[in-house]
Amino acid sequence: MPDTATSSTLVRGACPHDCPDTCALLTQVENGVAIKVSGNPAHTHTDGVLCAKVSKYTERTYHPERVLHPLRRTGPKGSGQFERITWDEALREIATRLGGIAQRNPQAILPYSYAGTMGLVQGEAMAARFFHQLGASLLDRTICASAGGAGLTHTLGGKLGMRVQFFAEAKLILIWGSNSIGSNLHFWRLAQEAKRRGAKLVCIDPRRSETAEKCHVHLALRPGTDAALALALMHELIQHDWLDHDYIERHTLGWPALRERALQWSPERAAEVCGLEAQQIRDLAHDYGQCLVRGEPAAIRLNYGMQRVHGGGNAARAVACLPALIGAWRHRAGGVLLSSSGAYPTRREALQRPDLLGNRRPRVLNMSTIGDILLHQGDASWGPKVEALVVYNSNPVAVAPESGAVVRGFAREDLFTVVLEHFLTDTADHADIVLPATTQLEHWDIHTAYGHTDVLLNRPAIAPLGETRSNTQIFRDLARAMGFDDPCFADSDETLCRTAFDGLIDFDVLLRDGFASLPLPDAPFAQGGFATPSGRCEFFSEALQRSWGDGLPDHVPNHEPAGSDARYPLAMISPPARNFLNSTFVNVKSLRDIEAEPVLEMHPTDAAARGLRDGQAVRVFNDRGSYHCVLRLNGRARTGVVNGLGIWWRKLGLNGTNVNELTSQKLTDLGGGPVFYDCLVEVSEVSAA
Ligand SMILES: Nc1nc2c(c(=O)[nH]1)N[C@H]1C(S)=C(S)[C@@H](COP(=O)(O)OP(=O)(O)OC[C@H]3O[C@@H](n4cnc5c(=O)[nH]c(N)nc54)[C@H](O)[C@@H]3O)O[C@H]1N2
Ligand SMILES: Nc1nc2c(c(=O)[nH]1)N[C@H]1C(S)=C(S)[C@@H](COP(=O)(O)OP(=O)(O)OC[C@H]3O[C@@H](n4cnc5c(=O)[nH]c(N)nc54)[C@H](O)[C@@H]3O)O[C@H]1N2
Ligand SMILES: [Mo]
Repeated sequence: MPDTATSSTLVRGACPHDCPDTCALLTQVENGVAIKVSGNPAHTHTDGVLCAKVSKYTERTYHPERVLHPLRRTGPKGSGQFERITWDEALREIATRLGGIAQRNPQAILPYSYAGTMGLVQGEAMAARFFHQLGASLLDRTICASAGGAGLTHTLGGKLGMRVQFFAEAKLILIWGSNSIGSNLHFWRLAQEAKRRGAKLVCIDPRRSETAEKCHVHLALRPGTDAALALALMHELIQHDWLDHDYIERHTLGWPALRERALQWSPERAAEVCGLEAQQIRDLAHDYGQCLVRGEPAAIRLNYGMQRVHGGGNAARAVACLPALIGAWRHRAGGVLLSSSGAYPTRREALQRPDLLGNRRPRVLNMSTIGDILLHQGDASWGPKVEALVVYNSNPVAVAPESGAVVRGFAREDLFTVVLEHFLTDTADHADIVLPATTQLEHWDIHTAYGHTDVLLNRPAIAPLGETRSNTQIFRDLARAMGFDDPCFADSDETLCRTAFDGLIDFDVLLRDGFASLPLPDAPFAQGGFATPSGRCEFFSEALQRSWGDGLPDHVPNHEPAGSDARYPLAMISPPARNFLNSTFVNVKSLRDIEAEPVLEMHPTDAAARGLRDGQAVRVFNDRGSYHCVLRLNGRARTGVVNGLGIWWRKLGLNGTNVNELTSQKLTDLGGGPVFYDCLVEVSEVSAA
């Protein structure tokens, strides 16, 4: 509604956060100030609704602690002591340091980034061009989704699956490793609609999450046992012949072998591994099988929570096999959805320009082991020691596993660290130079999603605050300071937005509406057509047989299985706290006030065995470290499993650590992912340290 006294506009944008929902935003701007951010009602998936976090977006953008000008370190690393410097000084100093290192060996320079913004432009466009031109080490961006992604790709052919809107028509929905109310709110609304139309909802999660308590059935299995459950479900489908033989025959590969494997997994055997009752498994198989018998659609919303364990890739693969067995893919409301990101025909190479590497082939370093990487002295086979690190869109000191090692690495006095940030995070505190970055309200970007299949355009709503610059502008400036003269370093943000889907999506529609849908079939695999090498749903994968030594999905036990170490009898998972987004928003007071303090949830029986009380400060520990938090006996934890909600800033915690003090740098079976939820601990009173 235009205001006559002031100038008031609504600017169309996109939520930049790492969340399946990627909402369309409307920012109300008055006299150049963003007053309020709301969901765009014209965008079907957003439907005018935002989560609590992003409703606070202006509080975050205008936060008094925003970094508004470049900073140079004056105290010890990690102290957070800085002096203000000019952009010229900052750029000159960075160009000199990086230039010097690059002359000896550019692979001693490492970029480190993840999904602080999911935008294709402020994410990996100009930054990727810069590091490609430099010939820096490449980063394998594994910290979230690579195990599940690999599992899905080896089974269905990519990060592909059901179209989210059709969940509303399903008759059975398995919400598997997902706290949808907390992390995928707009999907939850579709599940609610299905429930109103008579669907049964089943949640498979070790934690009695906000979502689990609202489903009809909750299977609180032990962390890292999902493949055993999936194989036992197959066992029951086979025993009762709840199988779509025609679909299996025509559209799958390796059924006789998978059948034989599944027949080894009786519900009793799986129940033992999963910590469930065999009858619970039989009942679930019955519900799933009955969908075939009645010709009703059965849908699975898989999320990344279940793949942060040693066997995460195999587990995602085992679950992804289920829909083909009952021919669920025949229905548009049947199948599985883990991620839809593979549906986008993004012009990634045009954005990121890997050709700028020429014939150089830099090494690839796995971001999930950043602690070990920074502590490596370098050798002939591994390559040079990392001498410079440039961090953007990420807070590794808080989010990467085994913080003890990560902090020791970041504390190296001989490491030159540049951090592009909005705030002085735990990571920025370790920087030599901090560069102030714009937020989503201040820059252009274009977005894909992993929980729906629309493209969204984000226009800047306000001018950059203080001396902040967008990531793209910073890398353009650094390119100039380094003397890179390829014309691609002059591309504007709007040009980059146009490049992302050039010739594929009408940019004028994006400019007009703020979003556009991909033209996709309703039911992706109704007639087969999987994107695998065989074109079938690959129960058996030739590629995995070669690389992993087993072409069939199997239960791969945790690196740290329950009961394997008497000193650490509790399995710990660390799923997100609802009002934080990874470590983002922890410094936004209104949201931190809701979460109140770092929490560990425990079952009353486990607490009684240790003489621990609700509300007490406890020490959670293992050989890797020790983390203080507040104990909650709130009915959400199962026996033998504790839930350490993530991801607090270390410096805002009780003893200067967070839950990643305890997690390990071991990796998943497939995809080289981290194993945050495969972690044994013990808990005691704080005073018992
Ligand atoms: N509010 C909020 N939303 C978020 C995030 C956030 O931090 N906060 N994170 C975002 C990100 S980065 C991502 S990747 C996505 C997905 O983010 P995820 O981290 O997958 O988020 P959740 O949906 O909470 O799923 C985790 C669920 O898996 C359960 N879980 C843990 N271990 C196991 C297991 O072994 N098996 C099974 N079956 N379940 C297990 C946890 O108890 C939890 O309820 O969500 C995004 N959305
Ligand atoms: N124990 C445990 N650890 C986990 C997880 C868990 O479940 N348990 N989850 C893991 C998962 S799924 C993920 S995805 C990772 C997430 O790890 P990260 O991607 O590092 O996520 P955040 O902690 O949200 O940090 C993002 C940072 O980017 C900054 N940022 C945002 N936008 C911009 C921008 O435009 N420019 C610049 N320069 N900076 C920007 C934000 O201020 C923020 O500090 O954490 C992982 N760590
Ligand atoms: Mo993630």
